[in-house]
Amino acid sequence: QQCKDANGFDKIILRELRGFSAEVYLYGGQVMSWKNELGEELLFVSSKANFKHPKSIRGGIPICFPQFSNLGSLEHHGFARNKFWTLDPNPPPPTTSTSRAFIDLILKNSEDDTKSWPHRYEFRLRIALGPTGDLMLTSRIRNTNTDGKSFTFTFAYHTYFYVTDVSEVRIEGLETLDYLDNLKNKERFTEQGDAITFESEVDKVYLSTPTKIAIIDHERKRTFVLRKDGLPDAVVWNPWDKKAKTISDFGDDEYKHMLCVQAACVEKSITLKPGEEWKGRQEISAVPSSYFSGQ
Ligand code: TA6
Repeated sequence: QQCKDANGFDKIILRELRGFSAEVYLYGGQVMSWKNELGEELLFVSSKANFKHPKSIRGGIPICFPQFSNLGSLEHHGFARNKFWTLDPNPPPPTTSTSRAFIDLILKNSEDDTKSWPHRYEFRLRIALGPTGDLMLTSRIRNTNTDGKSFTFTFAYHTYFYVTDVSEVRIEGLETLDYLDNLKNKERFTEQGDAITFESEVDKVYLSTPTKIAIIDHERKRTFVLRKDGLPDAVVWNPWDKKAKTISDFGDDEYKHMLCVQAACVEKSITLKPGEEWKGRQEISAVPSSYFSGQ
């Protein structure tokens, strides 16, 4: 179902039989809503989010491409989140029967980005809702350069999970790993101790992580399970109170209700020769904590 939001942005609503749903904007190719069968929102979107081209929208799942953060000369997190994507009217059929509710969005090089990133590419983003409400994002990026040139990029699914109270949230699957700390000049450290909990600002890139990460919201008795493929790293971000006040499109107290955990490829960039394709996938599910039998 395709319709317009209150700001005139085109969005597509995906629904699966048991009542899970997702809303995807053509602007940014961004998932903006993911609801369970009770109609509860599982993603965070700021009440101060800007819905104005060319600004990015604070919340949901922005796509960071072709640059994560400020790792290169492009704008922060690259340009894909600030572009209007198109809906493929005839997408290739899914390879499994588990993803009947799906769409493919396409982004291709345009005149205005050739100055800063002089490459031809085709980015196909498949967004699918599985039979138990799992939200699956699969990116296929192809180098379509005709001048023989390779290109290099970094990438993230900048997922804003909605949590009841971040100080009661625990992440499992990242303990003992090495990470780059964005709050300490991207220096490399090793995570100590047990599961990861939150009591201050965090901005870390965990390196070469397991493919499964659990985000446990104790208050809500809900566990988000993030599975990933082709994306070795995982970024964890919460601005906490002081930084929150410096972000104009973010409410002062909203940090309590969000946690970004992102399947990403940050430390080692990806290089594609002409004709080559890269695939990176993130799948998230939300289950009652009592059903989650752990790591
Ligand atoms: O993913 C973490 C991060 O790179 C942080 O450093 C923080 O700035 C955040 O993303 C938000 O970036 P944005 O450009 O959306 O304000």
